[in-house]
Amino acid sequence: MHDPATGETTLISKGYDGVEGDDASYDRASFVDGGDAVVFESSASNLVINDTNLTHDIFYRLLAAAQPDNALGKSASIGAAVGGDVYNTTASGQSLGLLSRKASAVNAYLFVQNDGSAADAFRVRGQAGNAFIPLSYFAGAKNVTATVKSGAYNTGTLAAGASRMLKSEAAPVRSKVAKLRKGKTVGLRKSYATVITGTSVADPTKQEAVRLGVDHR
Ligand SMILES: [Ca+2]
Ligand SMILES: [Ca+2]
Repeated sequence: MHDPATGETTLISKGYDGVEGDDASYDRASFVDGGDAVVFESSASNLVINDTNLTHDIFYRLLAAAQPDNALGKSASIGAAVGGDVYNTTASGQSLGLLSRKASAVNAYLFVQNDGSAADAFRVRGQAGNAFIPLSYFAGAKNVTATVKSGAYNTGTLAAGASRMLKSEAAPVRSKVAKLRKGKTVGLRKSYATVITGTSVADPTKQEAVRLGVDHR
């Protein structure tokens, strides 16, 4: 299938494990379901499980399936982040905790990955902390806290598999979370947490959520 909008040509007759069909597929393929799927005929026996009838079959392949994938890490490496390839809107199994001592600023890195099958963009929404522990979001050097807080932040178009990284900085307010006791600075126990969602622009019913928690002491 050739997409003139992206210039990409993709193989439709792929098996359930992603490998090429082991026999011929024919040129009578048709778009169906408003272009969301293709039906085609193939003699391949590895496109679905248990295709043992030794003859050609008609196959239906869904083309576009949107899927945001949020992940959070303590470093700018997506491989070290939690929540990758985990999909839910409760942030279950997708939680990262940061510890700040004596008003030190701490960072988390949010990755919004396109785990869908077509190019897509994603809106990102997260809270901006409280009076004790304000949270800021950065796209590169640009402070995007206001648009993330309103839910309007847009990653821009990401190819399937590509991701956008945002840095989230928690900077506890020294005058509120630390006090002098016998000449020494002592941190006060405060905590804050927010759920950060990613929503597919192509299919806004597809959402993903991670949880960022910050503890101060
Ligand atoms: Ca995820
Ligand atoms: Ca992923």
